[in-house]
Amino acid sequence: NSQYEPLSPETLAQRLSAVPAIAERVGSDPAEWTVREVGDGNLNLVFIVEGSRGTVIVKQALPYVRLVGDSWPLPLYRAFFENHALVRQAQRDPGSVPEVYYFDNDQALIVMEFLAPHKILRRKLIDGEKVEGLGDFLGKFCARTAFRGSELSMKSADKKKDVGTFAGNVAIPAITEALVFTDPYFDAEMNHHTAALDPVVADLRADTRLKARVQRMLMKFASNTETMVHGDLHSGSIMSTQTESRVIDPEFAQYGPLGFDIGMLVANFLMAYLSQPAHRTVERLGDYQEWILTVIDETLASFEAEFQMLWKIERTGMLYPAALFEDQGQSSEGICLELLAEVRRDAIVFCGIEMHRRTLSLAHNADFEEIEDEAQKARLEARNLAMGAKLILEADTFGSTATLLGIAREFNAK
Ligand code: SR1
Ligand code: MG
Repeated sequence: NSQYEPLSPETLAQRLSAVPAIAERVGSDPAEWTVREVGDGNLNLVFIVEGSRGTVIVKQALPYVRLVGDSWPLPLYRAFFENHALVRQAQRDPGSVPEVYYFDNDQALIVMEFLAPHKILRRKLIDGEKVEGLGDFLGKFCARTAFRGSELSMKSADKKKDVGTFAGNVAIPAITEALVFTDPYFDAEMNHHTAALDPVVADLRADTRLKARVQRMLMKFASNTETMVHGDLHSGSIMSTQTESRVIDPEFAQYGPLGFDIGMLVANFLMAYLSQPAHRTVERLGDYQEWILTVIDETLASFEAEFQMLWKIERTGMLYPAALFEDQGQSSEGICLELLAEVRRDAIVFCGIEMHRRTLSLAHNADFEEIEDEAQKARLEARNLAMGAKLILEADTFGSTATLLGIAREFNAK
């Protein structure tokens, strides 16, 4: 049966009961399965299938953008890339992503591990819940996938072949190229923003230096195939319990710049931080906001420490061969630090851009969207926009995380 058809809770059991990978995990009698559609993301159908033996997640791509409807068609092939990305992430950072049990290319469908009692991290951040080891996990995930997906580690021929495979994914990067890098900076059709932000938005859109800086980063995003990036690493792409986390949803994976994922991630923590005054009582606000800043600190520290460790023991690719630098008497550690400083600069600019697009472009985030008081929402979003602009324009000055966190505190107090 190769004819694609979107599933429904009613048709899923009948259509998938013959798939051994599901029957093994859920139970062989589909009449006993309970199926719920729980997708609340922007693109796909997501089902929880529960049976006597266990539970799995079934994720199926729709031929259009769910958030917008069938006026915006989107190729089903994104499931192919998501499956490939999950396989590579599992190799590059074992245990960091859900296990894939089954993939059906024709049905654009992936059956994977059901994570319980995990919750979407964005929800936890809005609800004021802490997660142990979060920064350490995320920093390592970013460092391992960045390093091991690049020619610092991979054989050049393998990496180039993989870049070729992912180059087939055109429609999904095009979403990021438009929604993240371009639309926020002009009056694009699908944009929306809080009305009281009009003057701030006008200033931002009049800033040629800022827009040129963003376009330079778009060039890097579109043209630098340094490593395989997750491509959409925000707090909605992470699921956590109180002590454990996993990264999900890599359908935006592509080969891109080393600093892209870590920059997007930090942006989402900064937005969680800046939106907190709307979600916490005064008694808990300071403590929880400082915890979020600690997570940013730990994420960046663990990213850089892990990257340096891999540089020392896993530099098996064509880049920066040890022999080359030993001959010249140069310190290889110093060279790694120089590369990391460049990655951090890029990450800070990507971070500022992500902060902008989540308040100006099509896809906003719940951190701000759930704020009912319009005046408070506008005030907090204005801080977010101003901080984003500073990061884009002054990325060179954020070589130390303490400086970055200090600036976040300053904007939070404005
Ligand atoms: C039309 S898709 C909008 C957004 O949803 C995804 O999660 C990505 O962040 C994308 O930019
Ligand atoms: Mg997603």
